[in-house]
Amino acid sequence: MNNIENLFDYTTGQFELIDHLLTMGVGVHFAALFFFLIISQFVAPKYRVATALSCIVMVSAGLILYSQAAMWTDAFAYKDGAYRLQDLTFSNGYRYVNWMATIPCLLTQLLIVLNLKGKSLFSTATWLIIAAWGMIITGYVGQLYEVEDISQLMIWGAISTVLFVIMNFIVGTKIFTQRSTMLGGADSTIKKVFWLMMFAWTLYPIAYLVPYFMNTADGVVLRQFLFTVADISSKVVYGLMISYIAIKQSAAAGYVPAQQALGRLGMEFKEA
Ligand code: RET
Repeated sequence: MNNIENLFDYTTGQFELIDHLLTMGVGVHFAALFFFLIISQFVAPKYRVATALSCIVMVSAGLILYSQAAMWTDAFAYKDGAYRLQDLTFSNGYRYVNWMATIPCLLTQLLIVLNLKGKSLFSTATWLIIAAWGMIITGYVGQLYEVEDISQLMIWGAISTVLFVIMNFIVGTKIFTQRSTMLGGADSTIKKVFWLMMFAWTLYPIAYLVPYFMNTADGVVLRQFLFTVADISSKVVYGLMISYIAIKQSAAAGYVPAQQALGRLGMEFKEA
C-alpha cells in the first residue's frame, strides 16, 4: 500500500515545484475564504447557504493542502545531490478522504442556485452524494494498489468511473431541467459552470492514472500539477461562479444589496 511518490529521488527543481504548487493551493483557498465571507452579505438569504458551503470547502481544502505540503517536506530530505525518501512516506489518500466532505458541499451548492427546494433538493442531493461517495471509496481503494498491482488500480478506477458518469448525468439533467427557473441571466452562467465541472473534475481521474502512463519522478510532478489545477478550478473558480449566479438571481428577485453590488441601483449620496 504505497503511492508512486515514494519510489523516486527528485531534483531540487522537481521537489520544489511540488512544494510550491501545494503551498500555492493553501494560499489560494484561504484567500478565497475571505472573499466568500465578504461576498455573502450581497447574496439573498435564500441563496446564502451556497456561499457558506464555499467557505466550508475553502477551510477544508486549505487545511488538507497544508498537511500535504508538510508531509511532502517531511518525507524527503536533500542528500548527495537529490531529494530522497526518509523514514516517513507521502500519501495522496488524505485527499480522497477529504473529498468525502467537500464533494457533497460542492454538489449541494449547485442544487441551491438551481432553485431546488424541499423534497426534491433532499432527494437529488442524496442520490448525488451516494454516487459521489461510491466513486471516492472505490477510487481510494484503487490508489492503494498503484505500486503493487496496476490491474487493481484499473479495475477499481473503472468502477469509480461508472459512478462518476452517473453523477455527471444527474448533474447535467438537473442543470438542463432547472435552467428555466433561473433569473437574471443566470441560465447562461450555469452552462459555463457545467463545462467547468466537466473539465476540472476529469483532471482527478487523469491524476489517478499517472502511475499507469508515467511512472517516473516527472509523472509525480505532473500528478501534483493536475491536482492543483483541478483543486483551484473545481472549488475556487467554481465557487466564484456559483456566488455570481447567486448574486444575479438575488438581484433579479429584488434583493437590494445584490442590485447595488452589480451596480444596477444608483447610490444616493446626500449632500451635506
Ligand atoms: C477517482 C478514481 C478514478 C476514477 C474517477 C475518480 C474521480 C474523482 C473525482 C474527484 C473530484 C474531486 C473534487 C474535489 C473537491 O474538493 C476517485 C480519482 C472518476 C471526480 C471535485
